Amino acid sequence: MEFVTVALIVLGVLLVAAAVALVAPRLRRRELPPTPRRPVEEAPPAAPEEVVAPPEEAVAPPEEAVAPPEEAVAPPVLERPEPPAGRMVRLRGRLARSQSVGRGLLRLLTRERLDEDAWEEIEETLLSADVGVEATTELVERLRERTRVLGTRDPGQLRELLTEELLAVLDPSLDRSLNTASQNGMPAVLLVVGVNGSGKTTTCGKIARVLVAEGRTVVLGAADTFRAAAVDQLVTWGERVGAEVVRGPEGSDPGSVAFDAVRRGVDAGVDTVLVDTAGRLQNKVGLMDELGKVKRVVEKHGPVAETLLILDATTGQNGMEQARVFTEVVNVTGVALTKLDGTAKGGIVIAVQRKLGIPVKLVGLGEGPDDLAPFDPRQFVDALIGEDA
Ligand SMILES: Nc1nc2c(ncn2[C@@H]2O[C@H](COP(=O)(O)OP(=O)(O)OP(=O)(O)O)[C@@H](O)[C@H]2O)c(=O)[nH]1
Ligand SMILES: [Mg+2]
Repeated sequence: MEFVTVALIVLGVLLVAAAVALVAPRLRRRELPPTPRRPVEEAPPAAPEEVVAPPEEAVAPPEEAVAPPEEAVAPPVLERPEPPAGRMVRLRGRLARSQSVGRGLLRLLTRERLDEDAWEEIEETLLSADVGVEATTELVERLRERTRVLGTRDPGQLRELLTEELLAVLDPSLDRSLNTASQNGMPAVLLVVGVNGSGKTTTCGKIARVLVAEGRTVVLGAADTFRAAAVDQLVTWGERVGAEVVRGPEGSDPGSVAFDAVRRGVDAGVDTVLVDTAGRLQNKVGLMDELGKVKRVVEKHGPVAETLLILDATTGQNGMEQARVFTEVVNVTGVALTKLDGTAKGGIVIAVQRKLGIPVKLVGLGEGPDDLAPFDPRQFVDALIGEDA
């Protein structure tokens, strides 16, 4: 009995010892984790150091993020505009209303009986197209004379006759080239003038677009400083076509902006500087004086290569009066006739040239960036009366 008791005690002690042996390592393992955890806990301090760095880098991206918008504007620069040559043919459909005049004339001329009524209608048609009294009288006389001499009622021959006479009155011998090439390291300076809304800024942009596409370098001068929107409009064109725009603060002196633009053009060695001016009413003497001043200031750098008067074709005879006033202030060397799309008053081309002796060099045939064409009298007449039937 005593033996059994001793045996049980020994067994109990062994069991307890065995249990302690089993549990102790587990307990030790439970105590251990804090140690290995340390590096883990120490890691975060390291991590924040790394986290601190990214914010520094994270500051950089916004700097880079500022650049992309400038670069993001660049792609449109790569647009390839339609070549200007032959644009008039491509855009002939835009002359729909002028075409009705040309075809109307041909219809009258090929009437079975070319009587006084017909001649009167021919005269009225020409006058309503703003050809002007002088040119209309001359044209009707020539047509009367030639139809009599020719003595024909053949539509083909009459078409030929009308084409020749319209062409003659448009004076194909005039030099219509636009002087945009630099000379002796001096950029060609183009002064763009005209009344409000005639299309100056748009035409500046369209010309710049053609020049840049031809591999020339262009600076645009935002000398219309009266309205911030005017400057923004030119800046938009500049970004679109890839031309630098020189601007001044709103309300700054237009002359000084024009001067700075040309100086920038000289320093940068560009080919052409286009100076966009404010729309001016011809009866505002002060404003016209200012335009004269802009020209004189620009001329301190050298002669202005071209002074382009922008005329809105839809203004008809009123446009003639505008043109006359501008020619008195600045030496207008060429006319860009805008908005010839959508008007039957294309006869203003003839009137401007005859009265002022200034060639129409460009015509605007829409609001799109490529809707500007070098004026080609032959293509114009062909578009007006059609090449056949
Ligand atoms: N249909 C048509 N619209 C044109 C043409 N040229 C210009 N325009 C439009 O005429 C409006 C006036 O053009 P702008 O270039 O702003 O005229 P602006 O002479 O600079 O005007 P101001 O700066 O106010 O003096 C714009 O809506 C042009 O899109 C053209 O040939 N055809
Ligand atoms: Mg403008």
